[in-house]
Amino acid sequence: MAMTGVLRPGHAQVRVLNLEEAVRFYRDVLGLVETGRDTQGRVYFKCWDERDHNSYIIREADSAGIDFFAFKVLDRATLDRLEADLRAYGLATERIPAGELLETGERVRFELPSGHLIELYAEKKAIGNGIPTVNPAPWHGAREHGIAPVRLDHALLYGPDIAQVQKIFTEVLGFYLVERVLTPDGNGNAAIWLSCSHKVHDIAFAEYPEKGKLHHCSFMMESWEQVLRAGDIMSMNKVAVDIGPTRHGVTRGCTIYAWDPSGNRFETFMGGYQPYPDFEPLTWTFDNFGQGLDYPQRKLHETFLTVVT
Ligand code: M3P
Ligand code: FE
Repeated sequence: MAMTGVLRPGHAQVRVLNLEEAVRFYRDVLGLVETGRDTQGRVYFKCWDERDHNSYIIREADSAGIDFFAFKVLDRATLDRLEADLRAYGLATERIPAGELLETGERVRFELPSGHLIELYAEKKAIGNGIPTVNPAPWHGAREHGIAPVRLDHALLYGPDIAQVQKIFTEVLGFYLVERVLTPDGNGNAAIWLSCSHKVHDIAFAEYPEKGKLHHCSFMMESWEQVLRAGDIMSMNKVAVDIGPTRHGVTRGCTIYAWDPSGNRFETFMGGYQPYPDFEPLTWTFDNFGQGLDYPQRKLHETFLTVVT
């Protein structure tokens, strides 16, 4: 099999200020499918075309932001091997027992130098996407409810020491660098886009003094038309929109950035090209950061650099 190791983004757990307001937003405006609630009061969602039980979990807290971001790995042997590799590299790891998150197997958790908690897991209950696996229709009713992205695509996280973060993802977890924005002096990276797959990014980081910050979780739309429809639905529901609809120069992705009712930014995203691990990374100089963010407007929106949760 060509794709082994870390397969894909699996779940994000995000803090919200008012749980029921957030449930209404994520279920009825973003159009995620609610799949469960646990004894801690957390609410679980998945995108309509995802087959595993959950990909986005919210919990009520006094501050918005991200608790952890997780990747699904091929199997249990891969999980054991990656945990050993992380430890050999010098990182502490922790095992979270199976079932601590609904329908999710044992997780290996570690903290990045950027202050983010990353998890790996091999098992999550497959509940399907509502379409049979024999003679499937291309979509069903859930695709029409709200914005209705097809899957959790990636996250952009802000924190210190992304040079070390890049080493961990590329030297231990098998990711490769797809794009980067240089610092103003050109000697380091201000932001990096990393892939474990054929996608333009599965996770990205930007250098930031404060640890553990969330810039956005991103949800994959099927077409540019669906991104525009997402913009219509945002406006119909008076959602606070940050940037877009537009196209990033970085990744060539078509995008809207907007905020949930607690101030967590999210992205509805589609497109990009299809890199393989032999891809020569693309580099943007800092003076072209604006094109990287918003290619048509060539504008480095102030909020991109300063508003995080
Ligand atoms: C993305 C994304 C830049 C931002 C690019 C963002 C260069 O590619 O997916 O959010 O500022
Ligand atoms: Fe993004």
